[in-house]
Amino acid sequence: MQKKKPSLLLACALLLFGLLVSCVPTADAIRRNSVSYPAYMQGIDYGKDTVYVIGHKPPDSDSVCTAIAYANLKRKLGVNAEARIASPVNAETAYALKYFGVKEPPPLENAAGKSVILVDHNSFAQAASGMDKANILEVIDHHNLIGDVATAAPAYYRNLPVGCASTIVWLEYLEANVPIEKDMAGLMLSAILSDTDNLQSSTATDLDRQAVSDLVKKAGVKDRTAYFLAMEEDFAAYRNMSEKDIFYSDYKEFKIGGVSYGCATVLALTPEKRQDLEKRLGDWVLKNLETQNMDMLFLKIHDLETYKATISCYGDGAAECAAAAFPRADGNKILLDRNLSRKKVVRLLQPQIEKWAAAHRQKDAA
Ligand SMILES: [Mn+2]
Repeated sequence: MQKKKPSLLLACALLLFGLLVSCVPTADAIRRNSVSYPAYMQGIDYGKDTVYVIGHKPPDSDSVCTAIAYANLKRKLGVNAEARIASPVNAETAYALKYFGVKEPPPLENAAGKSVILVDHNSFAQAASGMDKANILEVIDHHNLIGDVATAAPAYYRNLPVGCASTIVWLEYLEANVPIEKDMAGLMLSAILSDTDNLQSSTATDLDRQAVSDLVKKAGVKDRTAYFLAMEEDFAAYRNMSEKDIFYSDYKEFKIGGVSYGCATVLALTPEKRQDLEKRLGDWVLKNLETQNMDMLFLKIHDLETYKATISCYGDGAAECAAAAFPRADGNKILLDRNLSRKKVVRLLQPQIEKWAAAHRQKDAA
């Protein structure tokens, strides 16, 4: 009798292991178990006019590539959708588009009165002009909910806490059972690698990793890291760009407690190049702070070699708020041993800025 126990234990362990493995979502499992994604669309009147799929301004690779891939999925499902951009694409996106042979979408000059689907953002501050007067049908996003986007009719609003909006669109291709062609796979892959720094970022989730492992095959990318670095090398060269252009190349604006602030993120390939950019861009910001119409400006620069970062703070109270939000401050600079996403940086800064604003309102009133 006693001899049987280990084998019974082994059988139980194997059963448990099998159950656990079957719980890990795979592309097949998603297809098998999913509610049919196109079913959600029945509740939306897409109309006969073109539906414009568009990301934030200025656009990053996620905003552009996700808009293209999602417009493509929508067309396959019978919606007259087209991708648009809010302003010209950056060098990284241009590299991805060229590599996979996809044309840059035309700009959407004014969204007022148009039917649109927003990807990669959910606030008017980051949207193309006229968006507050647009007919917003859907939002596909992976950011915190800022909440000023209003719609006239019930909308398909899908926000997942994943590393990239393309991961959601990848999921929807699977749910809708629409095959992912090479070029669309390449664009979604580029978007995820860009948003998650080749899956290094703390924002990358298992779903992003699964999307990447599926998309590299479909895109025919043999060496993922080599592709990522080639894409970033073009981007981080910042060719023919002024300090102002570089500062605003990946920049977002926020507002809390009456304080408007902007956060720029800049990428360098090596720590030396990071320090060089800190000096160049820092000098530019100091000289031009007054004319940028923001109460506070934050500049985060990280390098891909060490994955360290610094956040430089400009404007009244900026360094004070940042010092309260992060453990290591040095003058107007925050030192990060490991780069954080802008999302995390803003999440940590926001309550400190709110506190600072409340204290200053009290002072002004006194
Ligand atoms: Mn994104």
